[in-house]
Amino acid sequence: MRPLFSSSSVFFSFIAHKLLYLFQCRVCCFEQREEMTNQNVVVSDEESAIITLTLTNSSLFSPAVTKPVAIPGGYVTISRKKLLNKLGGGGGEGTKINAWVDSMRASSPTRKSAPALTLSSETEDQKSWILHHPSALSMFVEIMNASKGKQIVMFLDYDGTLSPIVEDPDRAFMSKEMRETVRDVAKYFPTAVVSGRCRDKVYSFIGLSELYYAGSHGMDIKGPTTGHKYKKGNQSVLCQPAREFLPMINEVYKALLEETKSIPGATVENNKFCISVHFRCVDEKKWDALAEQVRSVLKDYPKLRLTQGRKVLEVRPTIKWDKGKALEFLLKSLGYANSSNVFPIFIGDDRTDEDGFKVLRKRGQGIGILVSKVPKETNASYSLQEPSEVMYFLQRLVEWKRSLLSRH
Ligand SMILES: *[C@@H]1O[C@H](CO)[C@@H](O)[C@H](O)[C@H]1NC(C)=O
Ligand SMILES: *[C@@H]1O[C@H](CO)[C@@H](O)[C@H](O)[C@H]1NC(C)=O
Ligand SMILES: *[C@@H]1O[C@H](CO)[C@@H](O)[C@H](O)[C@H]1NC(C)=O
Ligand SMILES: *[C@@H]1O[C@H](CO)[C@@H](O)[C@H](O)[C@H]1NC(C)=O
Ligand SMILES: CC(=O)N[C@H]1CO[C@H](CO)[C@@H](O)[C@@H]1O
Ligand SMILES: [Mg+2]
Repeated sequence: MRPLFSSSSVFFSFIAHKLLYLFQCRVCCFEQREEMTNQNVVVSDEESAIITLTLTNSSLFSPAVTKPVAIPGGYVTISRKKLLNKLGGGGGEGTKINAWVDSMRASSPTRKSAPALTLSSETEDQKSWILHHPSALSMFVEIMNASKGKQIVMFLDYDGTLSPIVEDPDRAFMSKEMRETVRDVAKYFPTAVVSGRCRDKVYSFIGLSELYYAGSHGMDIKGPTTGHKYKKGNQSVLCQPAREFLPMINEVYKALLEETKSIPGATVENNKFCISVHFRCVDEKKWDALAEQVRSVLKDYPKLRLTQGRKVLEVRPTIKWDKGKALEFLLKSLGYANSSNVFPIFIGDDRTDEDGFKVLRKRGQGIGILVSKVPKETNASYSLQEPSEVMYFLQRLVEWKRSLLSRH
């Protein structure tokens, strides 16, 4: 079959480029290490059928290439789940918040304090993780084969997936090339961006009216305003399950702004149905104090809970709604509630994306792809290392679809 061969040569030229980049960048790029998070390596026995293939052709992706110059902090043993439980219970006590701050600290090591982990154990972790979460690029042909005869529906996270993670969340712009790529994807497949951010903010970054937008972790969903292919009548707001929380969220937003203004670098972002308190630009010595301030505001609001992201604490309504629910809602809106003819692809990089991955696992449909350079516990089946690989994957998807259409 033609596609296998031609696509793999494209793939390998991409890898060659990638390798150069890695060698040049690994040494100087501190930011990469900063994003390491404290995950344990998960070892599952699924997908063993495809592992042999991966091994054969993805040795280029293996740890020999990406082995770190300094060690990225190792893997902290505090489980996130425990941590979240602690944080979730209406604020918890100060000591519990401190545990979270400790874990955040441990996950963002500086060069001098980095512990000396042996290289081989790092390598083993990566190898084993890549085995269980192979690159969606190296498995492209197999993934497309699995989608045969089904409607692909694309779900994309924004920060860290379509755009790089940056210091200032207001400047998390996506590249022009990425925008063109997403536009192309939306020509062929229903496409939704599912983000923790406020829907309007995400829209202002992307600016494509042909997409579905699910902001505030899916609590605020709107359909495309142009492009008639997939829409069914009313394209205004589709779903806002937490509407009643709006006044409370605004109140807490103001309180957090007031409370945290004494801490340099702390930013509070109003995402409409949730609030983000960013630690990214705050001196590490002040993290405890900031977390304590957030806790003290939240203790008066038992209907709101705290969750943790990459250097961010998020305040959300306690309703049972997340990116996974948004995914189900959107599939239903598209007419695929109980259909076996749909192949959803969910790509994301953070904890909140796990809800999406989990729904796909439960449905036994489609695939989840985690964007990460380092092993992380995840329910995604595949991995991509960074936004540029996401773009490359999406471009191949578009090429694949075009070549399929041109044959008919
Ligand atoms: C393609 O998918 C079919 C089932 O959908 C499977 O039987 C077959 O082995 C797959 N082929 C490859 C090359 O993965
Ligand atoms: C679209 O939906 C909104 C809110 O659900 C409703 O107010 C409006 O009347 C609907 N418009 C049409 C044309 O159905
Ligand atoms: C989907 O299945 C559920 C339960 O199996 C059922 O309650 C629901 O009505 C079905 N929805 C559609 C649109 O067929
Ligand atoms: C993956 O799913 C299982 C089962 O739902 C869950 O226990 C586990 O915490 C999930 N892992 C992550 C990283 O969310
Ligand atoms: C299993 C598999 O796809 N093997 C391929 C790996 O890459 C080499 C070089 O491109 C191919 O010759 C193999 O067929
Ligand atoms: Mg993200």
